[in-house]
Amino acid sequence: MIKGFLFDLDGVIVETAIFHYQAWRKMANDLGFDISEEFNESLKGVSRMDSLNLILQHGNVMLSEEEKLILAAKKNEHYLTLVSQMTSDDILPGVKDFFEQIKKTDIKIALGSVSKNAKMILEGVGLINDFDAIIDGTKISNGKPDPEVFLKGAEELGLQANECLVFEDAVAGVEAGKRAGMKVIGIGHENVLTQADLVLKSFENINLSDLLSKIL
Ligand code: G16
Ligand code: MG
Repeated sequence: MIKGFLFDLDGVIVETAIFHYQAWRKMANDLGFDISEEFNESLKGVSRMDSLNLILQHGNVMLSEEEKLILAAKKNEHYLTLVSQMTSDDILPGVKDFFEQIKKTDIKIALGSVSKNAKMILEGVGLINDFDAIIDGTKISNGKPDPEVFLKGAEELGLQANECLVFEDAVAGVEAGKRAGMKVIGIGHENVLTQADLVLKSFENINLSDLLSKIL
């Protein structure tokens, strides 16, 4: 029986991927190369330093660890100026209504994000009090596709892995949920999120009891 929902943040609750892309792209451009939107797909759900390493590899740029830390901090500063303007209007369509349906049940809600900025973003869009547990990049040592973020989420909710359902938009995140031994609902495209148990285009017009009957 499903007793807890674990939500990814970026691409599931709010669309911050575009801001990550803008900030990483500016950094790449300053280094003399470009990154495409398609390449950006491979960065979704991947931690800040892992993303930076993938981008530098993509542009054939070799840097010292110290230089990398400086670039990552600069990218984050730029990213924060972009996300600091977010409000409740930036919550993805259908999410608020879906949360209201969950609140009428005993199902608990946790966040499972590798972002170190997750709490700030949830506060900004006014959702922070809706979560029973928040696991973010400050609480984990391994980014997705490692299952740590979701296993910690289950633990903080006091639940077993098989009592949790994960909502994820990234290939790495779906893999993390499956490796945690959980059912995973992909938010996005079926041909991309092939490992998910079920894929929804978004939360728009999603009925909670219908969804649970499909996933059991
Ligand atoms: C998110 C994004 C990733 C980002 C990562 C780290 O993960 O999808 O693109 O690199 O967080 O974010 P930050 O630099 O803010 O710590 P998730 O798990 O919320 O999808
Ligand atoms: Mg995501």
